[in-house]
Amino acid sequence: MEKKLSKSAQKVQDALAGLGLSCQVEERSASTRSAEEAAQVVGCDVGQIVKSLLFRGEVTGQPLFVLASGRNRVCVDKLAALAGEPIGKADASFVREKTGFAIGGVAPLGHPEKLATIVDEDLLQYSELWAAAGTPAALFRLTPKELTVITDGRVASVREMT
Ligand code: 5CA
Repeated sequence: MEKKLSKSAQKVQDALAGLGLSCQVEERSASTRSAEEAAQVVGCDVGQIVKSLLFRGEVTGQPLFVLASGRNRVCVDKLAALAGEPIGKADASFVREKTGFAIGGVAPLGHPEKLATIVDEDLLQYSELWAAAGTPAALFRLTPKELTVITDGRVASVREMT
């Protein structure tokens, strides 16, 4: 029998089902808090891990949700150009308020309200991705197409060039 999901993970599972997706949330015994840990736990490339990152418009205070490849650091200047205002990182309480999840388990869906979303173009090269599902040990597998559809995200280059 399947083990019962924790409340936050079940919220993500319900949101997936509500959108008609058959993705299954998996709760692991090991930590998937960081992209590196998540990649080890599921046995995929770190680039296939979807990092769900919240930023904030420095003028409007509006949230900007960015789904980035686990391999990349996000360039806030690129986000500013896309958003039309300076963009800064959100703090932990803003993340909780706008996504409904705590850092380390922020899922790409299941938020209290719709978030303006940008999807890192580097995620589109993979046939499958893994995203956090509400807790620092919960994940689900999905395709890049599913990710852009469920988030209504705008695909763009967000990678910091190092
Ligand atoms: N479960 C994993 C893999 S899917 C996960 O959630 N990774 S993540 O990258 O999407 O979320 C962790 C991210 O939260 C970190 O990359 C970091 O950018 C961000 N973060 C960590 N601490 C803080 C903080 N205090 N304030 C704002 N953001 C933070």
